[in-house]
Amino acid sequence: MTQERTASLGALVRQVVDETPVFDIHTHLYDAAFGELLLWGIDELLIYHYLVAEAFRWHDLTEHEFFALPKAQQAEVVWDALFIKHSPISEACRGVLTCLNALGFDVKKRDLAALRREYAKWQPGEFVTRCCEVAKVRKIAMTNSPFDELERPVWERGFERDPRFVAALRIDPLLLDWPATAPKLRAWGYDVSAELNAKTFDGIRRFLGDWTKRIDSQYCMVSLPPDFAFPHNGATAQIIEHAIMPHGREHNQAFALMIGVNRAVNPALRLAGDSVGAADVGAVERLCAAFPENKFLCTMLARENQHALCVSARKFRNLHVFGCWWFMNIPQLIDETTRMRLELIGTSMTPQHSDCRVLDQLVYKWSHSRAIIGNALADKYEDLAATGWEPTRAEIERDVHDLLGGALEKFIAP
Ligand code: HDL
Ligand code: ZN
Repeated sequence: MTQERTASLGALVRQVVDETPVFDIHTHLYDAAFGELLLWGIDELLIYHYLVAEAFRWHDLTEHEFFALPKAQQAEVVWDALFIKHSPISEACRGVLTCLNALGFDVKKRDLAALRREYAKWQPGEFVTRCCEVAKVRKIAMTNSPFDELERPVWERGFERDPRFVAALRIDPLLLDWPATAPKLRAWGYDVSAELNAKTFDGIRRFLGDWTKRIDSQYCMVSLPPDFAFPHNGATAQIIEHAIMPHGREHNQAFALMIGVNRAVNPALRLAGDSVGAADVGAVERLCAAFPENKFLCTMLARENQHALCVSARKFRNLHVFGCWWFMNIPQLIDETTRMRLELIGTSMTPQHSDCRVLDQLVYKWSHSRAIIGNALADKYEDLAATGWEPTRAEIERDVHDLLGGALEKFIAP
């Protein structure tokens, strides 16, 4: 292939990746109908827990003193520590500036007050549209928990849905703390007990079925610690086997496993206090093998798990690997992991999700990842072209649509 043909192929691939609308398959964003639960704006960007954790490495407030401050002052502490006193080089810091710049706000002046005045001109609803347009995001999967005291009442009273926001049923308390969760289900009218027997499993399935219908859940999700084991006689594995699996087959709900989080290693940091541990990919393989009629989505938090997880996806067609989750979501690891996945399983995976907690973050999480995914894909298509198989624009557009949420939509479809 001639030099200029190669250059133009690379440019075409990067353009298609840059322009293809995304289905963002896991976020902590909310339909504007959830009011205060939808976080947006400069102060929320600055107190994102990734930045809070980083800022503690520079300032000398105690955790108690910091969290006692009003949000605006917390934001000022972070701004001073990570942007003014030190260059905002980390991925989370650079992300704030990418958002501001792409949304048309002036970062050169380093003027937080001026940024706040700019944001004050926006309303939540129109800002959702602005961020989705700039980030080119067509659909957003929320994280929806019936155990969230602020979220549950909104679902129970009902509201007009924004079609851009789809729901995903999040069930961590049910799987990770059954003794404390059983009384909640009982209070909500489900005939369950602390004892893991057939009656309890049936009650859990009714609960899952009711909420799946109520929110029109796209899939069911849990985050699990590094020591997650399957099979196992503990509550987590038993409820998965006897309730989640039959529920998934009955309601066409893929089961999304996010594995490797050590919760609250530093509890004083609150949401910022979680860490990472290497997990057992074998547990995922044994689940996929034991339940071939069920669909599994999986992302893992430890870098050292990524290769084995990708190999597992080659063994099990009912396993869809996705994302560079949390501590994996940095350019170096997104590049390494995406290239490895493309080379092991082609486009039958979803390289990224944003995990956004603040609406504006859609802009940076997707522009940063698109650049990396675009470069990796451009190299792979150039390798392809070197064999004489020259990809067409239509084929590239089809493949990129698949990678940016299309393959997942096909995977979870009935
Ligand atoms: O459990 C999860 O879904 C994680 O994404 C946590 O919410 C974590 O706090 C986070 O925001 N990671 O990006
Ligand atoms: Zn998340």
